[in-house]
Amino acid sequence: MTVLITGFMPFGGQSVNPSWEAVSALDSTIGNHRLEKLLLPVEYGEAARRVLEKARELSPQAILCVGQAGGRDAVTPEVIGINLREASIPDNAGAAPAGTPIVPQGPDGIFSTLPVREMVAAIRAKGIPARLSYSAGAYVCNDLMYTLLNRFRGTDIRVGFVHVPYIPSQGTPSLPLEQLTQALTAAIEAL
Ligand code: PCA
Repeated sequence: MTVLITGFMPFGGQSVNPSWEAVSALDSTIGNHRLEKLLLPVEYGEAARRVLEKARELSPQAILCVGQAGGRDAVTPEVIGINLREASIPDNAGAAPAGTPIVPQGPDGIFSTLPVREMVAAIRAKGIPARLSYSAGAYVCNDLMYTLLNRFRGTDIRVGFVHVPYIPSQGTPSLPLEQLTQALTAAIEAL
């Protein structure tokens, strides 16, 4: 199957984003899956718009988005996206929404349609720390996850999000880039 996998540009004063570092290092074929990689801006609305545009072109069977979660010490598949924009810092286009919905009248929350528990088990089986996360926050990552889940609700296109920790050059806690890439490989094998 074709898997569209995305990572983000740096934000918040960082010079790298481990999500894109790890995604760009992935093999373009994993098991039976052909990967298509896409780098996204850290901008409310725009990140999702670019994924939807790419999805129209590729018709992927699954979309796996990856983002940085500084402060986490494990790779964390997200269980749910919520219908909320609440920026702790402005995004890379200067937007700082405060308590607005992503989709007016949309459901409050939408569960990931990727096999998150199997993904955690597959990552742990490689000796890499992983656990479920029950909040993707209310910044651009959640915006992307929720928008895609809402758009593909009721279709065969499966959507999910994985947050990764810092890599060592960014501070602690961190995991080596190689482990992030191995973790994403394991997650894709579990799809
Ligand atoms: N992490 C941010 C947005 C981009 C990224 O890599 C987040 O968790 O919302």
